[in-house]
Amino acid sequence: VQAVFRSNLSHLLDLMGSGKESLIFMKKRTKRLTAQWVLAAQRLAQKLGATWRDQKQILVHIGFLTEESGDVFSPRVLKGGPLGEMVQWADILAALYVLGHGLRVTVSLKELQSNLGVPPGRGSCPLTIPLPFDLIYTDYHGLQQMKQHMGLSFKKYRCRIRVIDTFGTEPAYNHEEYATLHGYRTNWGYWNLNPKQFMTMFPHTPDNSFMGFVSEELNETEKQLIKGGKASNMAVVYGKEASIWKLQGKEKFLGILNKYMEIHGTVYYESQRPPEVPAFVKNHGLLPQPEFQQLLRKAKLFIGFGFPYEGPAPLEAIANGCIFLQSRFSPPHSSLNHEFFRGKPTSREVFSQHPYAENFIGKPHVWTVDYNNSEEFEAAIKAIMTTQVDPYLPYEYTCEGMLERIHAYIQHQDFCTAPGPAPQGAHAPQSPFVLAPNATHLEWAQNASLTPGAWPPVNSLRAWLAVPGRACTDTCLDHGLICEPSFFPFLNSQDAFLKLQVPCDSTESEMNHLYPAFAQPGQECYLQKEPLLFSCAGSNTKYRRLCPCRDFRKGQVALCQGCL
Ligand code: U2F
Repeated sequence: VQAVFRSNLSHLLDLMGSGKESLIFMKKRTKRLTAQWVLAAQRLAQKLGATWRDQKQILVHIGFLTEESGDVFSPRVLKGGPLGEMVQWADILAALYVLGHGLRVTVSLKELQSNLGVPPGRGSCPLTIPLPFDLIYTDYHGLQQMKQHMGLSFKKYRCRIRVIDTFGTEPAYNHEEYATLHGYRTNWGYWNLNPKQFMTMFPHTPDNSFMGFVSEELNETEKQLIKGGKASNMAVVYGKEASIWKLQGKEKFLGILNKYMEIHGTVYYESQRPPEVPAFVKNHGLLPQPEFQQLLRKAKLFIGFGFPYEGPAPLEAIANGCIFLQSRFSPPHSSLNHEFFRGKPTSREVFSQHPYAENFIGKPHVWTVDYNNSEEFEAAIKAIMTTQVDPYLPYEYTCEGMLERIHAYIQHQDFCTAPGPAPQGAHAPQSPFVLAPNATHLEWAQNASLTPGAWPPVNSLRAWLAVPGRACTDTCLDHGLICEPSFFPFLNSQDAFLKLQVPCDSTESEMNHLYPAFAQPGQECYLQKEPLLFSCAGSNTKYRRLCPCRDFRKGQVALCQGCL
């Protein structure tokens, strides 16, 4: 069946259920964004023209909202607790619905069981029952519940599952045996899924798929209005919980900021003002989302204190014409040195509060400075007050961008069909260590024809040999490209090393998330034995990694030029 774009979201609001504060928050958001979704669908429909889109039957099981997992978020919605996850789930539901797919939504174990056809109260069902869904979107909590209650069906159908996973899961943590043997075991990893089945909030981990969320987009008139109405001396502090004001050394930089600007906050408080918030701060208390946006429209500066990490609010601030000022982390924060990331299945190093804002948006919208350096901080404040910026929202965070991306995933990502053997390309002399685009284009194009329907299409592959100690994630970025793990099989052969003119004295095949790689002393080439361990992340000074990179669309890093 062909999927048809939907323009009326009232049935979705019914599907979302009611009662919990979290669901109320999500439904309000969906209602408010309806016009934007509908307009975006019209634009995407025009862009896709006559492209056939399969209608899928989709189950969305939001595990963290179930009582069975403790539902710690719902009671905190009105108290300054995290809202980022709810923003994202609301937008995922809206996108799937607007794209025209068949949708079921569950937020309890009972509903999950009845939708899966598992008799409630019987615990797990030992037999495989046919799954009435092509796709299941869930989170780590939901995954655990499905494993417990689906019996053998879980194994059979796990390739249909997509796991919404804010901070991402790196391959080394995902592979059970490898994680256990090499110290990558955490509370969350070891599911042996294809790493692309994990979907993140920001495009920070190319081993996973980037799901994202949306921020409201302004039209030209609104943009002009906002630009005219800015108070150049008004700052809003990022964070709704009083705990962020406990940051050490904040007196110094807050004192400086207070010399130049009027400081506003949206910190939740019960009956009296939170003691952590200084008296010179004008605290509005936690605001409903639309009022928070209004505040951002007037402000010149949105300032982060270092926490929360990687949330939606800085994108909203920038979209409403604010400049986002944040602290650089040196040394970077990660699961090795910071409580918040500890136990998360990633070793990614976070160099600032919001790496996406820093790396994908940057100046003039985003300023990343050392808050311990008073001069640098003060100079930034002064410069920001006189810098004019337009409201800006990257395409991938618009409704159209999110629809486009999810559409592409749904139509092209297939983790159920086993991939064919990696093609063996012809030998051809190449410039040392680089598959230059011109010289190799033909070759990869031939390969592409050997794997019809491969996605992303293989002709977007550009291979690079990393310098010692550099991860593929960074190596690709160094060349203006993005690491594409699904291309690893094309590089995992002696032949690929040959083409790159890497002089292998010997070749070995082992399980190691850094392979394929070349170890210089000894001139040894290593191939990857376990496809689940292909990983863009990870480095070791011993190795020069062989990296599969690809191009990407401007403002839509998840998709290559030929990906739609
Ligand atoms: C992030 O979660 P947070 O909820 O702390 O993320 P924020 O960036 O603060 O934004 C969440 C939403 O809260 C809204 C705002 C954002 O869309 O419009 N809001 C509001 O409604 N009223 C206000 O007064 C202020 C903001 C992240 F998303 C999570 O994944 C992480 O777990 C968490 C911790 O790092 O940070």
